[in-house]
This record gives sequence, C-alpha cells and structure tokens, in this order.
Amino acid sequence: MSTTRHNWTKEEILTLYNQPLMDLLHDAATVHRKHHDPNTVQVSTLLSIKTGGCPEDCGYCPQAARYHTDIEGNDLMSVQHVKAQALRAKASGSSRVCMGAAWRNVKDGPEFDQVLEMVRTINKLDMEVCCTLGMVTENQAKRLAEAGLYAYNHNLDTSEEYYKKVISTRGYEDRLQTIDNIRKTNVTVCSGGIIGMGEAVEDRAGMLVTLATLNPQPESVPINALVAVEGTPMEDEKPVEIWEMIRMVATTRIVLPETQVRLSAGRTQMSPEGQALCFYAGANSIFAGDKLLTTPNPDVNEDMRLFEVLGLNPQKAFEKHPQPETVEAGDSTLEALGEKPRWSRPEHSIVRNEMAKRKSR
Ligand code: SAM
Ligand code: DTB
Ligand code: SF4
Repeated sequence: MSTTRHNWTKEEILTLYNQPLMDLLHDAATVHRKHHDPNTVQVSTLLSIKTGGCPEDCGYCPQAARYHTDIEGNDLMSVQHVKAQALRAKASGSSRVCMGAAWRNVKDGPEFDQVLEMVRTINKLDMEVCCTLGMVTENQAKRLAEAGLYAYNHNLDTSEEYYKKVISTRGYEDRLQTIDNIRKTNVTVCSGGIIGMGEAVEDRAGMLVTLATLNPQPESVPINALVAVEGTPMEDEKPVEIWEMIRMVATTRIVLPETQVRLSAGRTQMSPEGQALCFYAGANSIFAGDKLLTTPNPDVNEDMRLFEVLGLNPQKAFEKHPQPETVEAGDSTLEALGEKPRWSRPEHSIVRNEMAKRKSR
C-alpha cells in the first residue's frame, strides 16, 4: 500500500525546509532510497521545437516577445530535424526527449498535427517523449495521448500568490486546468517550478503544497534555478544559493516520495559537489546537452565525468512507469548509427581508476 501523503500543510513543509541541513539531508536521502535507486539518474534532452515570439509575459522567460532578449527565434521545426536530434540524444545516452514550444496554448491545425507526428516519430525510437506546449484542452490532451505521448510538462512555477507578480497574461487556475486535462489521459504529468525569482521560502512551500496534494501526485517535478536573462524583468536577480537548491530538492523529495525530481535549469552555476548533494537529497534526473531551450547548460563531457566520479548510471527509458499501450512497437535505430550510448559506465571507470592510482602514489 502506498504511504504517500496528500494532506501536507504549508507549515509542515516549511518546518521540513528550514530544519538543520544535515537532518533535512538525512530525511530526504532515507525517503529517496526507499523509493528509488540512489545511483540511477535519468539523462534527458531538451529540444526547442519553436523558439521565441511568445505572446505571454512570464517575467523569467527570454522567449516572451515583449522583452528584448538576444535569442534567435525559429518557426516550428521539421519532423525530420526532430528525429535527427532525438537520435543524437539517444546515442549520447538520453532516455527522454522533451520538446518545448514558445506557445501560450496549442491551436488545432497543421502545426499541432506536425507536433503529433514528432511524438509518433520519437516513440518509435524507444524513448520517453515529453512535450511542453502551453495550455491544452481535454481533446488536445487525448490526441497527444493517442500519438503516444509519455509525459506533458506544465509548470506551476511558484505559489499561487507569487504567480500573479510573475505573470499577468494567465492565472494559476489555467495551469491547474491543463494539468487536469492531461490527467484525464494516460500521459504522465510533469510539473514543477523555479526558485530564485525573488520569491519567499513560503512561496516555495506553497507550490509544494499544491503539487503534493494533487492526487495522484505528478510523476515528475522539475526544480529550476532561475537563469537570469538580460532583457527580461528578472535580469538583475542574483543566482540562487546552492544551499537553497539543495533544501528545495530535499523537501520536494520528502513530500513527493515516488516522483522523479529533476535538477533542471541553472546547473551552469552549480559546482559538481553542489550537484552531488542534490542527487544525494533526491534529484534523479538532469537535462544534458549544451543548451536547455535557449540558455546554456553544462558541457556534456563535464556531465559524463560527474557521472563517472559519482558512480551514477543513466536510467533506461520507461523504467519508472510502463509505456502506455497506444505506443507502437519500438524501432530502435541506434544500432544503425553504429554508436554506443556514451554514458554507460564502463566496468572499470577510467576516472575512478585514475583516482585510485593517485591515492596509492
Ligand atoms: N510555453 C510553455 C509554457 O510556458 O508552459 C512551454 C515552454 S516554457 C519555456 C517551460 C518552462 O521553462 C517554464 O514553465 C519555466 O518553468 C521554465 N523556464 C523558462 N524560462 C526560464 C528561466 N529563465 N530560468 C528557469 N526556468 C525557466
Ligand atoms: C523545465 O521545468 N525546465 C525546462 C523544461 N521544463 C522545459 C526548461 C528550462 C528552460 C530554461 C530557460 C531556457 O533555456 O530558455
Ligand atoms: Fe511563453 Fe512559456 Fe516563455 Fe511563458 S514560459 S513566455 S508561455 S514560452
């Protein structure tokens, strides 16, 4: 029987968040080990299939048309281009692809049809396919499910109270409605937020109350640290302290014990040691690749070295939740590329052998 609680209060979550760090880490790591393999971390890849020119006014986002940022906008990517990128991601060890579009909401028509084709195409590569396209109706959610979508990302971003200070063009209720529309299908829910936008710790706890009291809880929760982009209203926000990120990840892990917690944007500001503490506290996914959607991400070689040093293994696709039945049989074309996943940890890790050699000197 599941022991997951759906009645967390803000006060309880604040108490968890603010307790001495060693106690918080211990509690979170204990919960983490009960529900997950602590040495397995999923490697996911982001693909910006439609970049920039968004009509919304999200204060953190470089893709909002109204801010003057330095990003290069693009029309919807072709299915062929998406397939090539997904194959590349798979060859370098990713088991999940998340396609993002700078849309307020999905509109029925040729562009949505093209996205559905992208979903079908990635499915055939035996990878988890996720989309984040803005608001969707119940009918659009069903069509995505029929195409074989594995996850839909739609972040709450912060507390209901603070949301109004960050975005004016839509409300918290709209976000919850889309999550509910996705929940009516067999697509898994991915919903999380951003810290470091000037919000109070109470707002972080408020967002976690909303996520933890959803029943079922989201299968995936990304925790982003704000990437302050020049030209956005948040350009001058100071980078969030690593201790805040660790506390947020640990608290998320405790209140959402079965969920995949994703250490998402902002890793370029984090040391390897800081990220290791996030994994210890319960994070079990990263986005790999030089770019997130529009902003930089750590170098892939650095990430691979981190996995080797920590002895982490990349998670296989569909390990956490079975693939929905709508999905067609996989046609794995990785072999055709003649490439092996580069992240698989060799029996005797080169980096760790090197470390052992140095110790014995
Ligand atoms: N337009 C869709 C939407 O808003 O749902 C999908 C794309 S949007 C870029 C996906 C998520 O990226 C946002 O909900 C937000 O949490 C995150 N994000 C955007 N800009 C960010 C930034 N500068 N730093 C951290 N996270 C960011
Ligand atoms: C999420 O929570 N973080 C990812 C993914 N979901 C789509 C996106 C991060 C975007 C960071 C800013 C950018 O690169 O544009
Ligand atoms: Fe548009 Fe999404 Fe960026 Fe908001 S977060 S401006 S909806 S792309």
